[in-house]
Amino acid sequence: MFRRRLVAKKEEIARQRAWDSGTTPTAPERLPPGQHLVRPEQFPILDLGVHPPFDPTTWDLTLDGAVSHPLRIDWEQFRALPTVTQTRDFHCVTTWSKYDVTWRGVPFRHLAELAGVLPAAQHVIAHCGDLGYTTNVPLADMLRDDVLLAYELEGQPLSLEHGGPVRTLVPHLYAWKSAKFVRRLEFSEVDRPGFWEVRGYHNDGDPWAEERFG
Ligand SMILES: Nc1nc2c(c(=O)[nH]1)N[C@H]1C(S)=C(S)[C@@H](COP(=O)(O)O)O[C@H]1N2
Ligand SMILES: [Mo]
Repeated sequence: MFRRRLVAKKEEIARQRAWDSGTTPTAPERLPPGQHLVRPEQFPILDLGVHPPFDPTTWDLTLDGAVSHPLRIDWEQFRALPTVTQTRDFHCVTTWSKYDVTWRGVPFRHLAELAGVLPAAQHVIAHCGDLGYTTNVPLADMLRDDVLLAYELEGQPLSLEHGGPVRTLVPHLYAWKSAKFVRRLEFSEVDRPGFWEVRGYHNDGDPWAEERFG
């Protein structure tokens, strides 16, 4: 029941095209099929309505599972890791897209190297601070250059609304795969469909293939 209501709500949002700017993109090949651009000043917030408070003295990030060196990194240690800044388009399965979002964060690959990923690892399950939200992404996708543990958005600390203090950014997949309030990255030998994946969303979520529903 819960599941059907949630999916129905998202489908309703998609139908209403709540964030459709009516803009015809100048370069349509940049916009995945079935997507609409938000106005440049808009950045919709989509989550379960819970934004866990951030306390830098207790926050930590765990990397565990199929790794040789499980890690627990506190805020100070996390902030000392190398970062990159990059600008990417952001595509939500409810059909809104936003061009040119600038993020700064730690490349996921750097963290994976620190943890020593074992050959058996095939999937990464992100565990989040809000109501046990999880999402699953193949390890190969997570190891792409532009997958980040993002903590700045447009040059500002990532707000709680957008998943602060740290979220994953997996820009080549629908945005539900970019885990807000992330606290744990589990390297898994087996796939484990996450919050939306078990509620009807596609397991892979490639916007170019319109992998919306499973
Ligand atoms: N922890 C967590 N991450 C989440 C979600 C959520 O509910 N909880 N929602 C997902 C969905 S459906 C979308 S579209 C994006 C939205 O990110 P935004 O609110 O920064 O636009 O976050 C994704 N990551
Ligand atoms: Mo979404």
